[in-house]
Amino acid sequence: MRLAALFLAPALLAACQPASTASDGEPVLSYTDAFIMAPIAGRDITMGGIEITVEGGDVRLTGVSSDVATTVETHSMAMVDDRMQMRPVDGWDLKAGDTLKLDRGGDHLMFFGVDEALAAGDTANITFYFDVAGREEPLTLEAEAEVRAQGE
Ligand SMILES: [Cu+2]
Repeated sequence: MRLAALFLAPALLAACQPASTASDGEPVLSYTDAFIMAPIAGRDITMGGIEITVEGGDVRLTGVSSDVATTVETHSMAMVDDRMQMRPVDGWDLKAGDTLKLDRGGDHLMFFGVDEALAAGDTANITFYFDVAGREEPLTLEAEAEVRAQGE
């Protein structure tokens, strides 16, 4: 019986692998177009975006933080009574090969308690936290975001 179990285990593992495995390591995250809109004078709330691509495994975006804001939320847009409204979401699942696009008019990042000194042309960090199956600590992605003027 014990021998049978030993033979069974590798078969199960093989069944769970994608058809072609580029790597048996951790998912690899890359990004482009990271930005934060410079807040409107007198306001400490603004939005931002990024494109994040994951390769080699599945992840779930579960949290975001930045040195220039006290809180960063993940928001989606939805039609409510014929009007587009934003609402906080827990995060997003990304399959290997997926690209998450966060931008104005759709899914986006929302920054609260934003540093009032933040101005167009500055750069600011955004840190993304991802859950990965079988990993205890979240996988992180450190992004350098461009601060854009309103209207850009
Ligand atoms: Cu929002």
